[in-house]
Amino acid sequence: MADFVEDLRFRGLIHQMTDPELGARLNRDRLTGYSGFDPTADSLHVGHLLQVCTLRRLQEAGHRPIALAGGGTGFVGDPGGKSEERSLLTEEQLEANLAGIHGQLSRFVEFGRGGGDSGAVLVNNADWLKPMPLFSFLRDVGKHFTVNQMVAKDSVKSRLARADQGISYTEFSYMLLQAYDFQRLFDDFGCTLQIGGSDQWGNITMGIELIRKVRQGEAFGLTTPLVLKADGTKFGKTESGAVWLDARRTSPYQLYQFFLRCEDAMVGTYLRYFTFLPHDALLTLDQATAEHPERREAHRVLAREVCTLVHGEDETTRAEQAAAALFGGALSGLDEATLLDVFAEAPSTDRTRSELAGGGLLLVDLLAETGLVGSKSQARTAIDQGGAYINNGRESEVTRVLSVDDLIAERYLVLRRGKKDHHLVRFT
Ligand code: 545
Repeated sequence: MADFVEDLRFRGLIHQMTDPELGARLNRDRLTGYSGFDPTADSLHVGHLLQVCTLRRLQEAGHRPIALAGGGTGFVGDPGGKSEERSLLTEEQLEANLAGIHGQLSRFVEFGRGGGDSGAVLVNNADWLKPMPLFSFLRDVGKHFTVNQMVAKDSVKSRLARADQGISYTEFSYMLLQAYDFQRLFDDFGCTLQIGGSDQWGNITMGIELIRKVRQGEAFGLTTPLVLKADGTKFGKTESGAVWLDARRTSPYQLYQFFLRCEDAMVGTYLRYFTFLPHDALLTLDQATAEHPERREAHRVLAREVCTLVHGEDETTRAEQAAAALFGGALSGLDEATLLDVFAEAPSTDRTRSELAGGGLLLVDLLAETGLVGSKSQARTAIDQGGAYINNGRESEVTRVLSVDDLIAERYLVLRRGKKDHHLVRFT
């Protein structure tokens, strides 16, 4: 446990701490610390991964992590970071989202299972926020804060500054709910630490203050930096939207590729944030990136580690195999969804299946018609010179006829010209 804070520092995980004393406490005592996740969607995305990993680090260092699902707070909506009032989620949406997030959180930390003192706990703040009487809230929570200090918080200030937007009384109350959560976890679990992204600082400090006022207790807060790209913009968005941790929204292959393709300038940072590799391994990978960026060794390790953390070893191996398909690896084992993922960016053509019957479709014709080569005679030359491939297998026969036996997943053919010009042909 002794070097835990040093590890957090080395990894660049500490944005702010409420008290410098926290460092010593983390290295010396066994603490219980929590982080909250509002069910605003039915899945976490890579933007939330840092918090989940930090909870896991706490656990690995011998502390007890609590993952809080915000079934109650999600009902209200955190104004933090939002320039406009949120629309309220319906009870059904919330339930569905909660189920998704609950399942995901439970995969990143080890619950009970004889995990002894550091066995993780999963709680839902709907359990205490929903039944709370209004008068208890006003007398036991609201009374301890002034509106003056509440309007000074960034989350509120930014909205007050915009006369056209404003902030509802509902969202204004959000910080008090989060403050009360911290007090509840302090009471019920002896929880004295809350972690969150830097946007959570205001909410976290409210909880610490409440614990001090009503329990004369001491509690701490630690925020992590926002995860950014090299140009300072938000991390985790692609042209096709957020990168989710749910395999149904972002396939393991897509997650793998997202990290495999991250910027050279950031790979070291992400390795520190999202993997549990020891420091010497991280430094070695930094050096590999500096000396041989073209080998992308650090990127491959990052992609493998994150994909394994999120989806497990088997899916990661499959993602690696799929990635290898782009560089000539076997295609036969890929299922339809993965095949489509892998060649999502390759040009494609639709043809009819009947063309494959009776020896009607010549490879030279298809190569020319897909535009992989400029003409049939160029197609012949490509085949002669060993530069034409069917499903990554080199074809040397100029008279080659295509048949249903060539299809992958019963519908697809991947033609390739040279090293990396692919074309996906779909037979329907
Ligand atoms: C609620 C009750 C508590 C403590 C915390 C909360 C939630 C907190 C919040 N957090 C964010 C969040 O995003 C949605 C996730 C699920 C789809 O809004 N008020 O819930 C993010 N959080 C992780 C990081 C964050 C934060 O889950 O803290 O900074 C993102 O990096 O925005 O008692």
